[in-house]
Amino acid sequence: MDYINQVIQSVKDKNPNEHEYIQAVSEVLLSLAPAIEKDQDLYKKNGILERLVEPDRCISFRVCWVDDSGKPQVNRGYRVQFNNAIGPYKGGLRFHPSVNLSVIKFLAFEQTFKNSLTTLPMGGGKGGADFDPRGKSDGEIMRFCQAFMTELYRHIGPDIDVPAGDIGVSQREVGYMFGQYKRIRGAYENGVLTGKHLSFGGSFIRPEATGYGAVYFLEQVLNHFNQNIKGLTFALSGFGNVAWGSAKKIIELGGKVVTLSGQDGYIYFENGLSKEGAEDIILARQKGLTKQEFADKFGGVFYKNQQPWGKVKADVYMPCATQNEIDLEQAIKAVQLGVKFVNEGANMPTTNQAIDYFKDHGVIVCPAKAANAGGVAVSGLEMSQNSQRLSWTKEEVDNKLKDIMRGIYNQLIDAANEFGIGYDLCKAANLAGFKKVSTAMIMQGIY
Ligand code: NDP
Ligand code: 2IT
Repeated sequence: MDYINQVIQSVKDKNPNEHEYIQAVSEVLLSLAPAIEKDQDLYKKNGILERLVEPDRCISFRVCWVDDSGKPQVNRGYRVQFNNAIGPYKGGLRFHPSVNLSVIKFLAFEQTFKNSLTTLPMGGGKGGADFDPRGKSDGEIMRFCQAFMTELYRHIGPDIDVPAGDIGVSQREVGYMFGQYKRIRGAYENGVLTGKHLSFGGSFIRPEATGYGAVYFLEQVLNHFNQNIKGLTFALSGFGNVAWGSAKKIIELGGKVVTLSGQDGYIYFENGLSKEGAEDIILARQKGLTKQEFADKFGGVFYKNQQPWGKVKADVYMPCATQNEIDLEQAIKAVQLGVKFVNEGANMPTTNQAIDYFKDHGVIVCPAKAANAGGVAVSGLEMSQNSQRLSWTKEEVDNKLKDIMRGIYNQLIDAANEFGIGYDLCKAANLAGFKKVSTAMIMQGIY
C-alpha cells in the first residue's frame, strides 16, 4: 500500500489542478492493492505504477476556424496518447466547453484499462477540444472539424492512433474529419478513424454499440442475481448516443425507461418512454428539438435545470451523460429510494465517495470501463473490417458484441476470484485490465 500511496501522492504533487485525473488514478490504484501486494517486487522493479500514471505524450494545439460572421475563433485541441502496450492508441474525441487536459487525461487513462478488457488489440488514448457545438451551424461544425484535423493528422494513423466519437462528436463530425485527413494524407486510410458512416467503412451496430453493450453487460450481472431486464425500471441521463442505444435495448428487452436528461434538465415518463420515443432521440437531437418539445411529443414532464439522481425511483440508475453526475448526497437519496444497480454508461459518472456509499449499502455498481466498453469494442471490429476491406452483417457484429460483453463479465469474475475480493465489479475491472496491460509493459522492457 505504501507503493500505491506514494504513486498517488506523486500524481497529486505533479498535477495539482487535475482533479478528474487524480480522481481516476486514485480509484484505480487503490483497487490494485491485492495485485501489487502479491507481486510487489516485480511491479516496483519495473516501475509499473509510475509508468502507468504518466501518459506517453500529451499533445495540445491551437484550432483556428472562421465563424459564419467571418470572425476568426480560437479553440484548444488535445490528444493524449496514454499507453500503447497492447495496441495502437484508441479512444474518442470530445467537443465540449468543459474539456481541459485533466478531463482528457482521465478519459485516456480509463480507456487504457477499458480497451484491454475488450480483448481487442487497442491501447488507450483520448482527445477533443473546448469547442461548444451547441448553436453552431453545419458550416461552422465542418470548418471546425477540418481545422482540428489539419493539426491532429500528423499524430494519428491506422497503426498509430485511431480516434472516434464521444460527447459532441458523432458520425457527422467523424465524416468531416475523415474527409480532411484523406485530403492531407493523399491516401485512403479509412482505418484511421472509427464511427464512420456505413458508406465509407463504418460498421453496422457502431452507433448503438455503447448502449447495447451496456445493457448486455447488465444482463450478465442480473443473471448472477437470478433477475432480468424485463419488468425493471431504469432512470437514464443523457439525450445522446449512449442514452439512445441503451433506451432502445432496454425497451426491446421489456424494461421501462422513466427518465432522459440533458444539460438543461431531465424528462420524466411516468408510463415509460415508448419504443418510438427511444428511436427518435437521435433524430430529435439532429433536428434541434428541445427537451420540452420532446417531452410533449412522447408524454413526459420536463424538469428544468434538474437531474434525476436522488429524485426519481428506479431499480437501475444508468448515467449516460458525463463525469461526476452522481455525488455522495445523491447516492444517499438514491439508496433511500431503493435503487439496486448503477450501470455506468458514461465515463466516471459516479464520484469515488458515491461508489463507496453504494457498495456499502448493497447497491451493485457496474463500472464504466466494463459496462460502456461495447462502443470501443465495435470500434475495434470496425478497424478489423477496414483492414480486411470487408464489411460484416448487422447480426455478425451484434453477436460479436454480445460475446465480447459476456467475455468482459467473465474476466471480472475471474479476477474477483483470483484476488478474493468478493462481488466487487469496480475493483475486478481494474485488476483485470491492469493485469494484461502491466504484463505487456513488463515484457516489452522499461522505456
Ligand atoms: P452525446 O454528445 O451523444 O450526448 C451527451 C449527452 O450528455 C447530451 O444529452 C448532453 O446534454 C449530456 N451532457 C453533456 N455534458 C453534460 C453535463 N456537463 N451535464 C449534464 N449533461 C451533459 O455523447 P455520448 O452519448 O456519446 O456520450 C455520453 C457519455 O458516454 C460520455 O461520458 C462519454 O464519454 C461516454 N461514452 C461514449 C461512448 C460512445 O461510443 N459515444 C463510448 C463509451 C462511453 P444536451 O442534450 O443538453 O446536449
Ligand atoms: O469512451 C469511449 O470508449 C468512447 N468514446 C469510444 C471510443 C472509441 O474509440 O470508439
